[in-house]
Amino acid sequence: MAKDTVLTPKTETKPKVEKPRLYKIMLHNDDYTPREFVTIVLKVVFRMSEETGNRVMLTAHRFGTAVVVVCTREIAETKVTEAMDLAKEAGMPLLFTAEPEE
Ligand code: TYC
Repeated sequence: MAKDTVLTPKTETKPKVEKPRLYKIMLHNDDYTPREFVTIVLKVVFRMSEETGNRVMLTAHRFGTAVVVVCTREIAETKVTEAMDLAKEAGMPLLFTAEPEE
């Protein structure tokens, strides 16, 4: 290496791995869907126990909405579609939505 070569330190390259944005799946209350049906959907689609499903269902029943789970957008879309398909098949107005977390 020549004597007068100037060595400049490499600028550090930080890996840019963006955290995936997370989505909340919301359960909405309505006046028609039977409580038992809501709990069944929560058990089947979201793999909740009877106890947890009941608790989430009652939260929506009392307060209007309940957070079901926080997950990536892809999973949220799949789960909302699965849950809504079950509701539609049964002729229930039950509503699940997904919204980005702040
Ligand atoms: N409010 C409904 C009833 O009294 C039960 C229900 C609970 C419906 C939660 C939707 O997200 C819901 N039959």
